[in-house]
Amino acid sequence: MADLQSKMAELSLTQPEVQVALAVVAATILLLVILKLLAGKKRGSAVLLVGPCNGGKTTLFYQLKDGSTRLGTVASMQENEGLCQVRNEKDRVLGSVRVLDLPGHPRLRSKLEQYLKDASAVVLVIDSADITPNKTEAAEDLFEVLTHPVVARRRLPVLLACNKADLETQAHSVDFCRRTIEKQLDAMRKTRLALGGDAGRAIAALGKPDKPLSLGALRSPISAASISAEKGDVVEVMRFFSKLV
Ligand SMILES: Nc1nc2c(ncn2[C@@H]2O[C@H](COP(=O)(O)OP(=O)(O)OP(=O)(O)O)[C@@H](O)[C@H]2O)c(=O)[nH]1
Ligand SMILES: [Mg+2]
Repeated sequence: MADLQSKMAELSLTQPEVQVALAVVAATILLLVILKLLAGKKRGSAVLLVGPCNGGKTTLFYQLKDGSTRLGTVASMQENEGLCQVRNEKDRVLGSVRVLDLPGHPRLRSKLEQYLKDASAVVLVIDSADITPNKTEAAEDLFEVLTHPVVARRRLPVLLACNKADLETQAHSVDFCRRTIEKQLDAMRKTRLALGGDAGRAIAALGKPDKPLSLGALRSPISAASISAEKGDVVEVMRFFSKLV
């Protein structure tokens, strides 16, 4: 016992060997913390365009890719992939982002889960003139996105792009579209929680279940904007992209 006490006394904090050992331990802990933070913040490489059929994803895709308008785009059967040059308001190129346009048809959407693993952001494209009949599908897509474990962990930004704003009298306001989807997502969360079976999904990312769901208070920052893919009014999408480059 006396032997141990004398050994302990020898290991004083002022001894150089002890100081070096402590410095190594502190540096290792710091490195691990930094690596963990970086892993949490790591973003994937593609911006996904998702949303119900006919919302205007493919029209937006071509508008972003090369400024072209392909009128009467047919329902997509497969993904489109391309690079979009990101420009600021003064038309200066800030960089580029990879954009993936996914088909809206539910039977072709099965790959969404896979694509979300490598996403940097998500644009949910909805037809603001036809939001009411499409609200269930739009909310389902948003549910899949927000409760995806990778999206929840990385807090990927989501833009709710209320498209077809050029249909002035028919198009609903951004606020109306946002509230409609928020309410639908809230109802969907209640049903899914009651049914169970959502193992593996990050339901907690939708907020506390005993409180009404608020899109403004979720882990992933959600913004909403009015756009017209067909008329080339995609400034808000560019602004959203500029935060990713
Ligand atoms: N008025 C108006 N029509 C648009 C706009 N954007 C797209 N459309 C039209 O909406 C229809 C559907 O557009 P798409 O781009 O094919 O829609 P999508 O979301 O890719 O549809 P899926 O591939 O089936 O999921 C086409 O007839 C487009 O011309 C817009 O900003 N304004
Ligand atoms: Mg399409």
